[in-house]
Amino acid sequence: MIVKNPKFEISAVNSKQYPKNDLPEIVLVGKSNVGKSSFINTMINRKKLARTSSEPGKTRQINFYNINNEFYFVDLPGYGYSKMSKQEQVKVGSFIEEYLTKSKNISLVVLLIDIRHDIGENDKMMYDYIIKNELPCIVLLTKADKIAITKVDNQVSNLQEQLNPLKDISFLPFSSERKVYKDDVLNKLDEYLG
Ligand SMILES: Nc1nc2c(ncn2[C@@H]2O[C@H](COP(=O)(O)OP(=O)(O)OP(=O)(O)O)[C@@H](O)[C@H]2O)c(=O)[nH]1
Ligand SMILES: [Mg+2]
Repeated sequence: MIVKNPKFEISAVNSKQYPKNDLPEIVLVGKSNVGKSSFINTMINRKKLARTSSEPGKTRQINFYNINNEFYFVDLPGYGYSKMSKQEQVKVGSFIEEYLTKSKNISLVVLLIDIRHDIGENDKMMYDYIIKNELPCIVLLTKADKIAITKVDNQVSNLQEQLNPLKDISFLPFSSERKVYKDDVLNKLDEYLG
C-alpha cells in the first residue's frame, strides 16, 4: 500500500452521513486511548490528520479518511471510558453499533488492544460481536514500544491464547512510536483490500 493522498472526508453521527460511494473501509475499533487515531496517522505518515489525545474519549464521531480515493480508514470513538457520562457512553455505543450494522463496505475490522493489558470484558464483547456478524478481522496489540522488544512475541501469543485459542485470526504487534511493526501491518491490510 502506498499512501499518496490521504484526506479527511467527513465526521458522521448517523448512517445518512456516511460517504455515498462503495470504497472499501478499514475500520478501527477498541477501547478509548488504545491508539486508534494514532494508528491512522502512522499508516498515512501524518502526525496530526487524525486528532489524538492523552485523555481518553477524544474521538466522539465517526471519522472517514479517504486514502488515494481507493479506500477509507474509519476512526470510531473508543468504548470503555469510565469517566464519560452514562448518556455519552450509550451514544458512543450506538454510533459504533450503527456503523458496524449499516455500513455495506467494511473490508476489515481492526481490533486494537493495549499489549500491556489482559483482554478486558468489553474487548471480549467486541470480539464476539465481530465473529458473530462474520466481519473480517485482525487484532493489533498496540503500544508495543511500552514493553521490551524481546517480550513482544510472547505477549502477542499470550493475548491470542486468551481471545482466539483457535488461532484462526491474525494477531500482530503495533506501535506508533517503534516503526518496525508497520510494514507487516501494511502488508496485512493489503491482503484485505485485494
Ligand atoms: N507509547 C505509545 N503511545 C501511543 C501509541 N499509540 C497511541 N499512543 C498515545 O496514546 C494516547 C491515545 O492515543 P489516541 O490515538 O488518541 O487513542 P484513541 O484510541 O484514538 O482514543 P479515543 O479517540 O479516545 O478512543 C495518545 O497520547 C497517543 O500519543 C503507541 O503506539 N505508543
Ligand atoms: Mg481517537
